[in-house]
Amino acid sequence: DPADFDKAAAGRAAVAEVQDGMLVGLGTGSTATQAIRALGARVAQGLAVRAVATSRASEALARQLGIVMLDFADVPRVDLTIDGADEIDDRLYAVKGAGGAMLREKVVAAASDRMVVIADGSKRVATIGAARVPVEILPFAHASLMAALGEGAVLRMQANAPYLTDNGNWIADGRFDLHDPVETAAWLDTIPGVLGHGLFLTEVDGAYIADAGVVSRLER
Ligand code: DER
Repeated sequence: DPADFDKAAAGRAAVAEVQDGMLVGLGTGSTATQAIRALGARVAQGLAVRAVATSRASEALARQLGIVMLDFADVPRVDLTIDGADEIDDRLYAVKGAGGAMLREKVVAAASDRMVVIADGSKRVATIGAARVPVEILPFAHASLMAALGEGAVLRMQANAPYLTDNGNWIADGRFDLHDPVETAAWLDTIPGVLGHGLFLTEVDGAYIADAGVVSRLER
């Protein structure tokens, strides 16, 4: 993937913020993977940190790289979380969830003193809205929720069965008019059976966006 170079550059830029003694939140996806690899390299050189992961996949990779992992269920606060995004705009509004981890990602981000997004240039948009918004739904309520989410919503499938999140739920990839993303997020949060969604409107404190090797830093 030609964007890998930029993903790695963005990952390194965010990992440069990590200091000895920190408790770090590890995101999910191909860009977050680059950050986990960069953190693993610094740990191999003696950086003393502990981490929590936003997915089983990220946890397994981090452990494999020698990063000391804690169970997030036992962790009240995280110092810095580093995670990717599907879209991010200059308001630091982000759409996340293409990797299916947005529920745990939002929970960890909300428990973090600081959360930074890392991305290659293709994720940077003028305003969020083109990408589908992943919505984590309770399988028990599948039919009624698909109706509530509107005709643009599509049940995410994997190997001819509904995609299963790490939480054992399903995902509806929604298509919503995001002229007022705050209103859309508030609406989604009121629907019983909607357990999470990919609109991150308050969680992102900063972003490192690498485009053709040049890393831009955005701050809220
Ligand atoms: O699923 C997620 O939330 C990921 O962070 C996603 O938004 C970005 O994944 P990528 O880095 O592989 O594009």
